[in-house]
Amino acid sequence: MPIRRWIVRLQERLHTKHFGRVVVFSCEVRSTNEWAKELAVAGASHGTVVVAETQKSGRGRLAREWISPAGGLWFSLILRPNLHPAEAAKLTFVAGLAVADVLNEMFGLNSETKWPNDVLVNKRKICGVLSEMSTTGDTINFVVVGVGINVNFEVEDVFPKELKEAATSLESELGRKVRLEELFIGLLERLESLYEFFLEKGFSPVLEKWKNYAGFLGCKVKVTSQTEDLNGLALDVDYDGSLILRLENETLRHILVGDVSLNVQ
Ligand code: BT5
Repeated sequence: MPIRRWIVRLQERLHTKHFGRVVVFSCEVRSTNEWAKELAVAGASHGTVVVAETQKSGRGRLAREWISPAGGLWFSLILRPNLHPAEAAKLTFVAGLAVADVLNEMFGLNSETKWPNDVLVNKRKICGVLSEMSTTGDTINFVVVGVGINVNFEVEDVFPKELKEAATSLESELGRKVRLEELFIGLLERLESLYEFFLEKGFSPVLEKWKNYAGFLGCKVKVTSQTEDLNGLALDVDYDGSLILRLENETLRHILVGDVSLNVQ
């Protein structure tokens, strides 16, 4: 179904205060995060959502490519939280938790969260989150939370060889297509309620819920950053969002959320 048809219906059915009250959409964009940042600079309101059918230059962290064919849910949410910038980095966990909750509740999946920004199903990546922020000193101007979920396409048909093993989609898992509109409504409603929960109660209870889905905890992992590779046991995630790793020489390392990747061994 063309995007404009389901977007109109989505707004009529959405039970949110802010999230998705303004929706900007297009058939094809370079990246919804890039577009959302432009709109945020131009004054777009808190809760504005930018969504596209396909992205020509979808991005992951460190400008990695995010493959975004038709049939996926590619969107970015503009937020204007009254938080310290260090707290806003935790919104990536809020988004990952919302996705895992909704995939499990709506489709009976066993999705997992993987530090810091992935959601997996059957150990394969189904969703990635990219949060970006604009600040002036200690004041946040806006945060853009970009979420990509592989939905109505078969991994086998669209992904390059190296991703076929590492990624999955709802269609590949369920053997059928799902209604993007239903998924998007469920997700925006859960995102808003978890965002409010985070603002009200702080990060600890959000992190506890996120950790309930964290299948990598207790596993041997390899953490790769631009400067080094570390092998160890993923012990825990701390309240600042950092990964606590027990290295092979038994020392503990706190790895800050940043441009690092984690591979479960
Ligand atoms: C991420 O980065 O996982 C964040 C992805 C965020 C995408 C959304 S879509 C809407 C919004 N607009 C954007 O331009 N971006 C956001 P990272 O952890 O760096 O993972 C990137 C890696 O995931 C790539 O290097 C590939 O290995 C893999 N990958 C690329 N496309 C994928 C896909 N569709 N599904 C699963 N894995 C993918």
